[in-house]
Formats: sequence, structure tokens, C-alpha cells
Amino acid sequence: MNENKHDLKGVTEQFAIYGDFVSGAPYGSGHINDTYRVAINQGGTKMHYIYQRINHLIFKNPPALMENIERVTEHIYKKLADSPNKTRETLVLIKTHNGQSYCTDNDGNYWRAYVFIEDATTYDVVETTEQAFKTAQAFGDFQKTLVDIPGGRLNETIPDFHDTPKRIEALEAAITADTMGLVKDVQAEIDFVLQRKEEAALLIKLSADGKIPERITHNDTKLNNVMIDDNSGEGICVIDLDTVMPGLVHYDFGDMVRTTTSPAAEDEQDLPKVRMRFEMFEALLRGYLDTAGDFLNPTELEYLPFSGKLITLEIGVRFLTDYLQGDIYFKTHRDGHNLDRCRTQFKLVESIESQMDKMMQLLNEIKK
Ligand code: ADP
Ligand code: GN1
Ligand code: MG
Repeated sequence: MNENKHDLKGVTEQFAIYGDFVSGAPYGSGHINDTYRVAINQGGTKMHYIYQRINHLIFKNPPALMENIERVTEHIYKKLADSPNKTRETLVLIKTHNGQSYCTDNDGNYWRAYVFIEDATTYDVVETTEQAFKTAQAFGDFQKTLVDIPGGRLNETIPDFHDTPKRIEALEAAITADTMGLVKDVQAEIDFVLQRKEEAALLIKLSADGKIPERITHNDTKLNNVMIDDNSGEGICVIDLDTVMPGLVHYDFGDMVRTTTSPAAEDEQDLPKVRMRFEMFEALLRGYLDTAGDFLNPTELEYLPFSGKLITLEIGVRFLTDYLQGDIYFKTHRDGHNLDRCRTQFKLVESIESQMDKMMQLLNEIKK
């Protein structure tokens, strides 16, 4: 059975997957790629795989992206040398019959396939401080593992991905163009951004001044990009590797604060529900420092709390830009969806701002 818009059976035939295609259905809640969980009958046993169509309008060079993912997953796999559960602790790519890590279909789409990690779950909204701690530990460990990846600089799959000033410039261009005539409805949101324009350049400046180093970062550290083991509660595997590339550690810590401290969803319409819960921030900070603490320099450490505010602002800016441009980038599921997402981000920015002193105090206490 295949009720999808893509020919998943045809894709299956290109990969070195033994057995018969049974079914496939959309999976997860990503905004960019198309993800499917596929069932294959292997000699009477139903096995699952994850298939993903890479959005090549956004990731303009899928072969270069897949080269990164091959390098990253192979490096992690090697470092897991003695672990009995290696295929649950890193994504494992399935090769095609030609030995490639991706294939293309007749419509020019690029596809990859992964071993499905069973008995683990991803969460869209954090439930416990334990989850926040384990998530941050997993992303910190991911950065640490990649510190010595051989083979030179990784490819930049989307240039300037976390360059917040450039993201604001893109918003300003969308405001000037006002193609959909929506600018008049979002003046409050525009003002919110412009008031914070100067500080939005802080990390890029520190990086240009050599105060914070380039590292290999994940760059999309949403809570739902870590698989949490159903039995142990450990963050067993970091997934969604399209944006793994050179970056600042703050991009990762900041997006964890954005996605793992509020009790509300990214697109919550009831804004009073949106807030940064300090206990979740504390769990994130402790979890992250547990695995990444020993390689960070003092300036990197000092700007961790600020990064939560910055990345939340940046993603809000991107949602607002997309709203003004007529929803051309992120998948949307209702009218005004991107504007709802933007408002949620800005509400969270305010909540983070109001707790910044306390966040810094906690950091200083932990550092001692
Ligand atoms: P997107 O870019 O669409 O967010 P992800 O790679 O994060 O794509 O995959 C979407 C969801 O599919 C994840 O949140 C996770 O629940 C699930 N998923 C992805 N890869 C695997 C895997 N190898 N095993 C099990 N589930 C997976
Ligand atoms: C997108 O693909 P997904 O849903 O994991 C986006 C991220 C945003 C996120 C907001 C390539 O991530 O940068 O932070 O949506 N990915 C890309 O939820 O733009
Ligand atoms: Mg994802």
C-alpha cells in the first residue's frame, strides 16, 4: 500500500534493502524535508526504515550534504567502538545498489534511507527536566565527538545559516517588497525585531574578533532531533543531520533553549502559555556542560545564556520573513501559521530577557 505522493516502492528498489515493500507513511513534524516510515517484509519479519526526500530547493547541493552526513555518521560510529548498541547510537545510512548514500527518482528528487531506531521516541514539547538534561548532554556529546573529525572542513549546506544580522536584512528586504501586502498587520513584530537589531550582531562580531572559535555544530538542535530511549530515558541518538557544518556552539545551545524550555508548542496560539521555565534552562545548562564543558573557552561559556535569546529571536525573524513572503520556505498547515510561530518565539524572547540576570547568576555559580 502506498498512498503517498512519492513512489516509495520505487525508492526502495534503489537501496540495498532485502525484502518486499509493504507500506510507507509520512512521519515526524519537520518543516523542510519529507520523512516517511517504511515497512519492509523481510522473510516474514516486518522491518522499518526511515526514508527522507531532501528538499533540494533549500539544500541546493544534496551530494555535498550527503558527503557531510556520511563523514559525520562514520566518525561517530568509529568512536562508538565498544558499544553493543552502535546502530541505535548513530544514524546508519543504507547504501544504494551502486554503493551511494543517496539516490534520485524520476522527478529529480534526492532520497536517503536510514535504519529505523526502535524503542526510542522524539518529543515536540519537553515533559521533564530529566529530558532537558539528557537532550543537552546528547548534543554536547555530539559536538565533542566531532571535534576531531578527519578530512578537512565540512561543507556548508546552507551558507550563513545562523548569521542573525543577515536574517534581519532578509526580513528588511521582505518588508520593503511587501509582496503580499501584509506589512501593515505586523508592525508590532517588526518593531520588536528592530529594537534588538544591535545586540543581534553580538555573536557574529565576537566570532569575527576571534573570541569564539568555529566548531562543528548541529545547527538544528530542536528537542525532537534527539531520540530518547524508551527504557533508559537516555538521549541515545542525535538525528536530523542536514545542517551539521561549521558553526558556533551558541547556535546549538540557543536552539535548545528555544525548543526545550517552554511548556507550549512552537506554534502555540495561546501566548500566555509560552514562557521559559528556569528549571528547564538549568537542566539544559547542566546537561550541556556535563559533556561539552571541558572544551569551551571562557567567552563561549559567558554567552550561553544570551544564545537562547538570540536564536529564539532569529528563528522568529525567519518565521516572520516567511509569513511576509507568502509561506515559501517552512511547511505551513493553517493560515497565519508562520505568524503564530513568530509570535510564540517573540513571547519566549521576552520571557528569556526577563530572566537573563538569574541565568547569568546560575552560570557563574556552576562555573565556580
Ligand atoms: P525533519 O527534518 O523532517 O525534522 P528528521 O530527520 O528530524 O527530519 O526526522 C523526522 C522524525 O522522524 C524525527 O523527529 C524522528 O521522530 C523520526 N526519525 C528520524 N530518523 C529516525 C530513525 N533513524 N529512527 C527512528 N525514527 C527516526
Ligand atoms: C526547520 O527541518 P526542521 O523542521 O528540523 C529549519 C530550522 C528551524 C526549524 C524551526 C533547514 O527545521 O532551521 O529552526 O525548522 N531547518 C532549515 O522549527 O531551515
Ligand atoms: Mg527533525
